[in-house]
Amino acid sequence: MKTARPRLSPFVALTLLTLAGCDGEQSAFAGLGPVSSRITLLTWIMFIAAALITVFICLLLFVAIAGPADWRRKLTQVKTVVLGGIVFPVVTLSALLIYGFSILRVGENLVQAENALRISVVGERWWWRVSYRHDDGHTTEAANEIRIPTGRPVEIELSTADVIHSFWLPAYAGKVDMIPGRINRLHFSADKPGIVRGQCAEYCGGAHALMAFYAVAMPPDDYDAWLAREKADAKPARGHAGEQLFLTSGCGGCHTVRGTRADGKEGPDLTHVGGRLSIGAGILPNTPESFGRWISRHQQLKPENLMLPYDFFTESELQALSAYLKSLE
Ligand code: HEC
Ligand SMILES: [Cu+2]
Repeated sequence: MKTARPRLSPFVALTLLTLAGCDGEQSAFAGLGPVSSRITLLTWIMFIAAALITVFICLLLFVAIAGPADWRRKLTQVKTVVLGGIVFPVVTLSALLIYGFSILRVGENLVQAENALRISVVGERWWWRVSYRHDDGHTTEAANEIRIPTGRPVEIELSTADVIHSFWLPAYAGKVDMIPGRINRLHFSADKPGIVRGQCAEYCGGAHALMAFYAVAMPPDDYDAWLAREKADAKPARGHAGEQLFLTSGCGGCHTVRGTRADGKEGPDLTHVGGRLSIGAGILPNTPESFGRWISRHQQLKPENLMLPYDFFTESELQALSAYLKSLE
């Protein structure tokens, strides 16, 4: 006897695949902080309410077409139309609007606290310039990664150096646009340590999809230790061949490595680039091989990005440069 093989219909398979995308490091359903948990709750409330209302409307439609005559008559009464067509939508939508406003306030209430951490992020084509503000007013510049302590409110000051970008870190908060000539503020906090991914969410040109970043939430003590390391200059490389190449190939015209004479501002700060999780704004893992690939083929990896092409290095020069950059931890 033949047993029926369980088959996954294409529809079910597609649904499962789509849902799988809701889990994990870049998910608006992850709810890893108070702001995103409230947004997730609002999403469910709206989804379930909309589903119920849709079913109800379909039933009414059915009754209107094929129901008993006296039901149909009731449906056409002025009272029904006023209650169902005007009062009900006005009440429901107003309630949702007020609830939505209360959610917007969750983040703002968070940072009323004095101890909020302040970070500024500038959107660039196609990467993120990040600066951490210290208590003494000094700042430390970094790029393409955000580190935050758990349990502490964070205020991110968002601006842009060129076109409109949008800063979106779905595990913690909703997206906020980065608009020329304006500073927008985003507030959230992280409940527990972890690594999540963020993405530019407003089309900003060809490589927009390749403008991502990682956010790392760390226990407060680890965060303080990390920030102290980040603030420090790069370790002296003592004549490392890679450092020489870096300094003589013009890299320092666009990149800063604090503690060396490289002080360019055009591109990401590389003082501690070796310690980041990714390079190229979230597109390559941080390994020596990736540095080699980025330097020699970045125009293929991220077409039209603003770094000059460097396709003339020999294999050993690339290795030296990569080893040097990876050592900048
Ligand atoms: C004309 C300016 C310019 C020069 C010169 C330049 N870069 Fe860049 N570099 C950039 C820009 C802009 C980016 C960001 C590109 C992006 O992600 O869109 C970048 C990105 C990088 C990154 C990735 C940084 C990160 O945070 O992930 C590395 C590594 C890098 N450059 C290394 C070098 C090296 C090595 C040299 C010299 C051989 C060099 N760059 C020369 C502008 C420059
Ligand atoms: Cu973008």
